[in-house]
Amino acid sequence: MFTLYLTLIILQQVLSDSSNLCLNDDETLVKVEQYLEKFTVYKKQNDIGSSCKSLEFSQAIKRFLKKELGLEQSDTITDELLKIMKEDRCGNIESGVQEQTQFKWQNPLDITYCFNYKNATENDETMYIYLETEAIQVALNDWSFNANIEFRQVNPDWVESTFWELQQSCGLAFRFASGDHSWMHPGPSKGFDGPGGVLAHAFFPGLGDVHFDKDEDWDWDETKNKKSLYYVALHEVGHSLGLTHSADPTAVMYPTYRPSNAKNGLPSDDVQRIQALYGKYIKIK
Ligand SMILES: [Ca+2]
Ligand SMILES: [Zn+2]
Ligand SMILES: [Zn+2]
Repeated sequence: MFTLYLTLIILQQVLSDSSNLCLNDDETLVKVEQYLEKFTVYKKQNDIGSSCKSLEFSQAIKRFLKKELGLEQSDTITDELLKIMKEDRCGNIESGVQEQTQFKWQNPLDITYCFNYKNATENDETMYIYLETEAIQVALNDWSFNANIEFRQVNPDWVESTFWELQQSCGLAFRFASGDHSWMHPGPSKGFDGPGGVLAHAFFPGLGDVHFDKDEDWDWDETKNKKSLYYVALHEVGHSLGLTHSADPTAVMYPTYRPSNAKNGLPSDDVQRIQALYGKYIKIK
């Protein structure tokens, strides 16, 4: 807790009034602004003189720290924020919207999913088949054991189908993509960023697709220098089911990559939120 109140010495706030945020470290200001632009609804504003950012910037930081990261509210840049900015994370941005009925599957006892092995190159195809079928299916089960939902695997014709035909035949399409892959998106999209940084992103119900960054070194679960496909799938499927990010740092739906959050199954924050959408597990065999 103590460190929450520390600001880095280099970031000493040199000037602060009620409107603008000014630091004596331009480079950090630029980095934070780029991060906010990438992961929140914040749009770059005109700078106020040198080393100062607008009121919108400090308001965006305030909202981001509290609502998205669950940190102490502050309208300045804290070392906690700088630390979290270095963590790998999900590419979905702070939406500002809560779960609503339209962000939910209308047929939750028959949500379909499919894998696209064709994304894998010949050499690593076997690895992807293993990873996808094992890790992703366990992640799907973790959600379906905790709420009144069921998944069913389908096998669409990936080669012949158009984007929208695929959407008709498969709810959650799991795919690997490298860099720009806008052809997998119905509208404008941000591509992936090579190793590290953004690991994956997902669409809300209606589309439901999950894209993993193919440039990461994946393994079933967290190992040295490898990313846990299971954990990332668990997080992304949360979005596919209608959940936004959680500010609870122990939740699977926390925006940054924290595989230890799922070491004892789905944490209570996520269970409560998924049950609020779909109800408790009441399937009858
Ligand atoms: Ca990446
Ligand atoms: Zn996410
Ligand atoms: Zn994508």
